[in-house]
Amino acid sequence: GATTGGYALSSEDLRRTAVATLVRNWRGRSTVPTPSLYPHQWSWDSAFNAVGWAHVSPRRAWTELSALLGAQWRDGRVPQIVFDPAVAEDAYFPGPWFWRPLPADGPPRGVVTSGLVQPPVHAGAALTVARRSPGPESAAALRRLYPRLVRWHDYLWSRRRAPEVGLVAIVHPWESGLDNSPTWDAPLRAVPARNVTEVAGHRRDLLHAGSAHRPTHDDYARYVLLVRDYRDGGYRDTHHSLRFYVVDPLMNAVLAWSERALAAIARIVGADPQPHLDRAREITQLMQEHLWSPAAGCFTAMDALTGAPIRTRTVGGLAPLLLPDLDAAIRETLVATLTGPAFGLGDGVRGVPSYDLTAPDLDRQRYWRGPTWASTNWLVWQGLQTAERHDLAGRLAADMVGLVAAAGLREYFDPITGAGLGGTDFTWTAAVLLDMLP
Ligand code: 9YW
Repeated sequence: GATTGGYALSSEDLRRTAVATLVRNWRGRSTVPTPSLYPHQWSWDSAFNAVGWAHVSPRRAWTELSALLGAQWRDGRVPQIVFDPAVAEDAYFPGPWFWRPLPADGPPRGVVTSGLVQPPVHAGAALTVARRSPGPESAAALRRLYPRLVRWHDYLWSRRRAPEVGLVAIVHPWESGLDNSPTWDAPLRAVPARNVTEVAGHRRDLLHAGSAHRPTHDDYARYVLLVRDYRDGGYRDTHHSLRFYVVDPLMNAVLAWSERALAAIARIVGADPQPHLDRAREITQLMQEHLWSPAAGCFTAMDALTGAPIRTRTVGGLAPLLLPDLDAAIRETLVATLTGPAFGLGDGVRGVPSYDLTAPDLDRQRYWRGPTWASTNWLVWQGLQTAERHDLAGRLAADMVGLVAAAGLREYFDPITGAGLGGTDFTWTAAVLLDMLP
């Protein structure tokens, strides 16, 4: 096979390792992100995992997506975590006990889930799986999944839109997928860090990853308080009672991207694509109106409780590259930001870091405060293809392959040294790699 940019492992070796990891982490209906740290099913992980499975076993790709959407709440939300009843309650914190009671319009009987959501990458992933493995099995799966995906997007659009802005808001940093991104620092200042010692005592993540590479105890105390509030309010989306309510570019860009995917799926299953295209266009326009920051050179978030813009440059602010109807000048600026000093694509930086390399509070090893992640790199890679920057897309794919060849299938990577960090044998890293390998 082809060699991978001077590293010892060939593409064939890498493919074999990635497949073995998917197989090892498969639990019969879905794939755990990594057995030690995250022994349940995670929402957006499953979407990326499905793209990887499309290269190995399309049946498993569809099973994984169906299992996730099988846990969809009656109100339409697709939960962040679906708990495996065979795993001990305290194997992960916050485990099933923490999320109860679940409301009457919650998950199907007997299913326990988190009450939060994650970025809606599922429709985009479903279309990608169908494209990687076309045929009657995929067409049948799309027919089954389409109505659930529609209800998922309708939940976000009807229950989660911030007044005035009209874009989807998140009620918790975990909903962003980028848990401890510096973007949440300002809005989190309004949330007290209570019971820090008690929360620290519950954490399980530090048994498996270094504390310098994970969110702080104060972060966790705030995460827990926010979930408690939301849970005790019956998981109702009345923003007046929320202490955290933020409009984030990744969430909205991914929704618009997935609406376009739903339009394509609608054509395949004989439904009307137009409402999806209209919504996608509306999201793009609202994002350009409210979240575009010429000074930052990318999209930025907004505190929807105060209306204050949050001017951090993160990988999430580059996600709108996924949108084909983006204003041409904005797209060019995004590419310039991606290849400039803040993210350094093509300039010796490894992959697209999660956070601005020029920011004074950059922390290259701490989770979403600097490291390169496979999932968000896959989204930017898709975006570069949409922007028809195949040169840069190829560069980014080579970076991802090089990172894994040198450091293994880690959860995230130091964008400067390429050191592997966090969990090992990580499923979405393997999945994304299978899709990006030449
Ligand atoms: C947690 C599973 C999840 C990802 C998130 C990532 C991390 C930690 O791991 O969350 O305890 O939920 O931030 O994006 O889905 O891989």
